[in-house]
Amino acid sequence: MDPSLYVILDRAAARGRDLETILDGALGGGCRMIQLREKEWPSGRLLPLAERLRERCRGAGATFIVNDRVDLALALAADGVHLGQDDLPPRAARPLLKSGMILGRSTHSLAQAREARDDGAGYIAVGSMFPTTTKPDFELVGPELIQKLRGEIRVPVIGIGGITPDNVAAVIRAGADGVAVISAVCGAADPAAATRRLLEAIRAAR
Ligand code: TZP
Ligand code: MG
Repeated sequence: MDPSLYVILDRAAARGRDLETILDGALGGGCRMIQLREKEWPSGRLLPLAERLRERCRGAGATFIVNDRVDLALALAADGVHLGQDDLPPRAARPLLKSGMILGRSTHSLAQAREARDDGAGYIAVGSMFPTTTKPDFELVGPELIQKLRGEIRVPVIGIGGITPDNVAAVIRAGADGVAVISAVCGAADPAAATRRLLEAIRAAR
């Protein structure tokens, strides 16, 4: 798993554009960690698209994670599942997963980060770094929270929320192992170029 740049594919953020094309841009631009995030479609409707996305990730050697849905992650033989604070807690989800599957967890405080680590999360996402229109109920914690938890949290830490090539350096310099983005790639006119710009800014900040 290379969490440097974690591109989250979200149909709503893509505003009608094809997720497979956006994925090809992200992979072509050098991203090697992908998540499928779908808040509206039921799993039966999502499955064929999810299978195609998983196949493309496999072909590129990229990690493929499913947001929210443990059953879909299992049905797809995805590399892992990402669970928010309102989803199954890791201690309930872990026994359901195949061995080796990655369990990621959203966190918004030091206490939540500690809990995720203690429950065996493979990485934690920390957000929101900056204001974002993608998640209307976002909680603004800023890069300061990454700085605060970095000393004691050893699992990979991924900043999320409102990240662009222009502000990503602050997240990396706070100690993040990587960043997750939705609109910066799904909403970009050229997803491959947007991915390359983000990766260049991440490398420059390290
Ligand atoms: N969790 C915290 S902020 C956020 C999520 C899913 C939204 C990230 O989207 P964007 O478009 O990169 O701000
Ligand atoms: Mg969730």
